Amino acid sequence: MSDAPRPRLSNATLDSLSAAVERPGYDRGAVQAGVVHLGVGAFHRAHQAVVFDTLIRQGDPRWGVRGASLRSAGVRDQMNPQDGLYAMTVRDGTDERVRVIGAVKDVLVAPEDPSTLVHALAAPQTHLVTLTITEKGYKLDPATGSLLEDDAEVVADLADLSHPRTAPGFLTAALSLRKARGLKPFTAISCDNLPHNGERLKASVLAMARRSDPALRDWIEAEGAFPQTMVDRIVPSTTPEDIEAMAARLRVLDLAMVKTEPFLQWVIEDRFAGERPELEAAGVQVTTSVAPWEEAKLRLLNGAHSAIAYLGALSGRTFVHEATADPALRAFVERLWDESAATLSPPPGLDVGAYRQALMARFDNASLNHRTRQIAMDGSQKLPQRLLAPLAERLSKDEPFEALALAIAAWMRWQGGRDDAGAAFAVDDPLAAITRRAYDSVPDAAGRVAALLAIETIFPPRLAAAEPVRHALTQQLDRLDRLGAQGAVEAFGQPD
Ligand code: NAI
Ligand code: CS2
Repeated sequence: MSDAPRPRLSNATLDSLSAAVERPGYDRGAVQAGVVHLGVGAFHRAHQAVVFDTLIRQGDPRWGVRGASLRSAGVRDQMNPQDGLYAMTVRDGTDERVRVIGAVKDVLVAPEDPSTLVHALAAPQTHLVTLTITEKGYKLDPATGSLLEDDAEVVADLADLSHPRTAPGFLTAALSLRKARGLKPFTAISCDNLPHNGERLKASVLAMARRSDPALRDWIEAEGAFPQTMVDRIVPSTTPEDIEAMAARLRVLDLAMVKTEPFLQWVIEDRFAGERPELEAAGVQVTTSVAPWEEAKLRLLNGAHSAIAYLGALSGRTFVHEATADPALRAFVERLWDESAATLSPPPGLDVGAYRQALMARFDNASLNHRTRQIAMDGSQKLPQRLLAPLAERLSKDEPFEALALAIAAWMRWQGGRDDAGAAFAVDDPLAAITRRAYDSVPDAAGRVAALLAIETIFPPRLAAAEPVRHALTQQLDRLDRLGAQGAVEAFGQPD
């Protein structure tokens, strides 16, 4: 076999792809960069970039994307040699469709050259700034949503915005430049699974701006726009096997490909600072009230995902579809949904019963191979909106919350870094050192529950102090310790 580098997907090789692969079909040279996106991970490539690609295909070339990474050069090195092109494979059972997305023009690496990113954000043609930087990328306290003012990068940005490091730092520096140039602010759209994502992003930018220039803060408050959003599409991380399978299909190598499901939903609050695309034409819901959509998605889809991730991974399930194939775990997810669904005020047009059925079918999609450990990541940032919020609501109404307690107790057991078969793993979470210390500080379930509940950045003090919460968590953690996750799920609802 020859060692010559394999040809890559690019503008030059696009025409060589088989006719079965859908291509952009527009003049990429005419595409402008109306969008700057921070965090060009798998999700952006399978969600927002697809919407912008659709809008360009429909004839509006203003909505090309300049991407940026706030951390490493990895995605830039995958995408720039491919002229920003990548394939998205949409898998549903045995059905697979491949579409090459052309909306991304290039990717910048902010730490190498922060000023180029600030200038891209401040460019007159930039109207939208979208973000998928993970929950932890916002540098917020997960329990309260306030800016982590003692985080080293936040401290640096608060002191000096000439070389920003954080997302709110970049947005603030660029908004300052726009104000000085007499431009309108861009619309900043958080597409992460944070609760009240728009409000939280706005508050962090205002906190940065207030420190550097109170007049800038007031201008952003008056003229800026940070719409709330609900984003939904399951996008598992790409594996080397996915890349090889795609190379066989395309006959060129694509290091930036993504895999996903057919479902895509994007609900955006109708709040824009300047020009915006006709998002509705690409299937986006633009509405006055996003909160009910967001709550339903975070508590039902993501809450169940986290429960499946911890219970599934502890009991040795690699993928979500393997976990939902187990009748006991599947029945448990329904009980969890019974508890969480009762805390919702569903938006008009959402049939919660049908939504639950559709979610289970999406989890069952065996062609996605969505790893339980991917979802288990960063639990400290996810627990509050997914599981603790519905728990708090049920507690305040004196309603039972055993299923929520088992899901949270499974997260607690995960903090010990050992699955039910005794295999050790590293907990991937910005607070892993703190949760591990709490977990290791005492050997029994009651002590561990108390030590973990004392972490105020995850658990609101009122919730942590409630005796019924402690009691239920201790009972479920004790069962997990004695019976393992599978046993605890099978014993769910039965007396000890
Ligand atoms: P990914 O791992 O492919 O990409 C993560 C991106 O976030 C990368 O660009 C990375 O550089 C950036 N990032 C990570 N930590 C950061 C930090 N501390 N500061 C700044 N940037 C940071 O993950 P993926 O799949 O793109 O997901 C990203 C986020 O998108 C999720 O955390 C979630 O909030 C949201 N999302 C993901 C969905 C999915 O199914 N993958 C679906 C719905 C929302
Ligand atoms: C998942 C989400 O990784 C996780 O925490 O629960 O990324 C999930 O896949 C998406 O929210 C689906 O829209």
